Amino acid sequence: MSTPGSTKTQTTRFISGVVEGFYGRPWTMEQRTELFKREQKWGLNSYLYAPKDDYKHRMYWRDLYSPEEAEQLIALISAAKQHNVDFIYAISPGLDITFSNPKEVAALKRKLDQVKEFGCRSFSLLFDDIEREMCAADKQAFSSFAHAQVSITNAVYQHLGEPETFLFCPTDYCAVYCTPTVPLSSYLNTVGEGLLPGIDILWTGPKVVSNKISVESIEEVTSVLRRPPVIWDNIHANDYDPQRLFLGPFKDRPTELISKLRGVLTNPNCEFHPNFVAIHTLATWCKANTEGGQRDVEMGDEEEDLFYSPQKALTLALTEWLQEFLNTDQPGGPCLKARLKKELSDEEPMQTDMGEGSYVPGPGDNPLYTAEPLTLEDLKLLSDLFYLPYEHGQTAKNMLQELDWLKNNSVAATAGADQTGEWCSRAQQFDDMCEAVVQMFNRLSNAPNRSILYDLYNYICDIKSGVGLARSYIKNLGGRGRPSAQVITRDPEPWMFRGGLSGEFQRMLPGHGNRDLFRHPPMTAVYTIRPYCPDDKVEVQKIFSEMQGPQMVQPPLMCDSLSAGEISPSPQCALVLEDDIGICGYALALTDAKPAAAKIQRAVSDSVLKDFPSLLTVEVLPRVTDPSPAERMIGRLLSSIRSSGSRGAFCELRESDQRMIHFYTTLGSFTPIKTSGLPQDIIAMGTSL
Ligand code: GDL
Repeated sequence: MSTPGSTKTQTTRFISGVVEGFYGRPWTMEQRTELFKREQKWGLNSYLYAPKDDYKHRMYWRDLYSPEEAEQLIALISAAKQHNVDFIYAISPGLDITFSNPKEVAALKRKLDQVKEFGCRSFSLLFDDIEREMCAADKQAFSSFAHAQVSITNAVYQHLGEPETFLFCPTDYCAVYCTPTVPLSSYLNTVGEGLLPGIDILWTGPKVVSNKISVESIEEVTSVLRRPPVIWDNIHANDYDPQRLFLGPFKDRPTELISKLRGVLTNPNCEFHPNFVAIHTLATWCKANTEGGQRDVEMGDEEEDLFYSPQKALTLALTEWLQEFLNTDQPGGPCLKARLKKELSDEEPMQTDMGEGSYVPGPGDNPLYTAEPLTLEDLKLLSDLFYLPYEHGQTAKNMLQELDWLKNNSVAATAGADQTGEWCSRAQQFDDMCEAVVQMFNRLSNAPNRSILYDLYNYICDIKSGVGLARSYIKNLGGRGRPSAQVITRDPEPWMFRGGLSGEFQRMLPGHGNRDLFRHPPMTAVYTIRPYCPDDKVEVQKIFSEMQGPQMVQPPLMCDSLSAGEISPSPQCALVLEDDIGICGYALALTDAKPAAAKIQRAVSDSVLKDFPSLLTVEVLPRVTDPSPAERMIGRLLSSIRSSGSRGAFCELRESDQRMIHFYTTLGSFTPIKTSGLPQDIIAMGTSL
């Protein structure tokens, strides 16, 4: 019998494969059997059965399987065996088990005994995603939650005869869940010390969904757990967001980890078919052998892994996946192959495939609808659009970057002038990229394998719509939009305001949901807005000159004298913005703009000053990536100006200052003022109060 402290034999094989551990609809028995075939073909050896929403795995964990269910599980376990895959049966009793009640321990043993009778030899107890607070009875019996889990796990492990494979999932299964740190976590130390050495421990890495898993982080947790962990990898899991799917390669886990881990199991997308890439690339990664393997000599980048290239692994996976798409899964259905254009039509003559009595169009009739076959390029694009949780694929990055540039460099919002040549050519390239997405969608929708298509369908429809909206928006900016493509109409169709109620919530929160995550560093700064005081003058001047650059830009703006401290702002009309470093922005106003105009001898027409008597200026340093503090300063300033009795306020901007033009434009209330007497390259924007 093993005792805490002794180590597991070194001869055990590296556990590799899949954990069906996500929330939502579990896979079918057929899909699981298909999975075992693939695992065998690709050299993976394990499958952890842990579907969160299967009744008898978690919520009704005590209930034994019915004869019908038993028959299915027996068949599944034997299919795994046939394909040399270790079937690990997991149970999650943590929602409501009373650890100290012997009846509960007996119920758990009884359930696992039943599964053992089905032919299963490998087991797992999972305590993830449960309440950490123990019930009164358990508090009396155990000194901590960790002690309760250790006690029941060791008991069950021994009851089952110390199986070769027995996995335990802790409640603190990643570094962010450990308090105060991994090495100092009393929970993890108790688990590491107390669990018998033959029991392996699951770990998701630094986070639940870990961006990277470093060797150092694994060495750290290994020493606390007193054994190397088995990674439960959520990199491809998508159960937390119904709009996301992950078709990028297994990535950012150095192959040096292989010798430092007990195994890796990927918990992938809920949809079965799209996991081809996740599982195939994991298999490629597992084959990278840092000891005796071939270095990937083509890879020069020092940052890159010498034994595994995610890009190459992805191409390998997509090439094989393409074949699956082209195989029909519709026995007896219409022969779609015969309708595919080009290559395929040469191989299989139309007559044989269409069968007797099929419709053949006459000379003047409509030709039959035919589809281009799907290409590897299409699948690469698809994977780029649905890449990884912390990274878009290259094409997606390009599209976002181009859209951003086109938005920020459009002249239409300010001057009503034509777009520049560069803008038009970049708009055309953007349009071509959007068209490629539509074409990919069309070819995918015609792919003979309908099961794969149906798993992807909602996602590709969603991206096609999203891309379509961006495309119409750019067309409108370029003055080429059709009325039907108008992005903003008075009575928009529901697909113009996507995302339902959840979308509304996201749009109301700072960061507008997902996309900004990829464009800005996370916004953790705390900002304070306070009234300006004379002591702030030097700091404000500093910000002003920093934003101007080394030389004073000519001709000056009316507000320059305000920012430079040459004219004092009106009472209640000056604010500064502070973060933890210091003053990082300001907003100043003159309720009467005339002194500022006189200072630089700017002739402002009386009609403009009648509608917009006040002048304002706002500036923030580039480290303030969040636009909301500046928005709030403007809001406060405008309300002070309004209470002074003014009817309107304006600002002057340089045409080259796209950042500020964009800022005022997106505020919504400011619009360009048509006024003569402004030097070239300076525009005015105003708002009525
Ligand atoms: C989790 C859950 C898992 C879920 C995943 C992604 C573990 C150990 N548990 O925390 O069931 O699929 O997040 O949402 O990862």
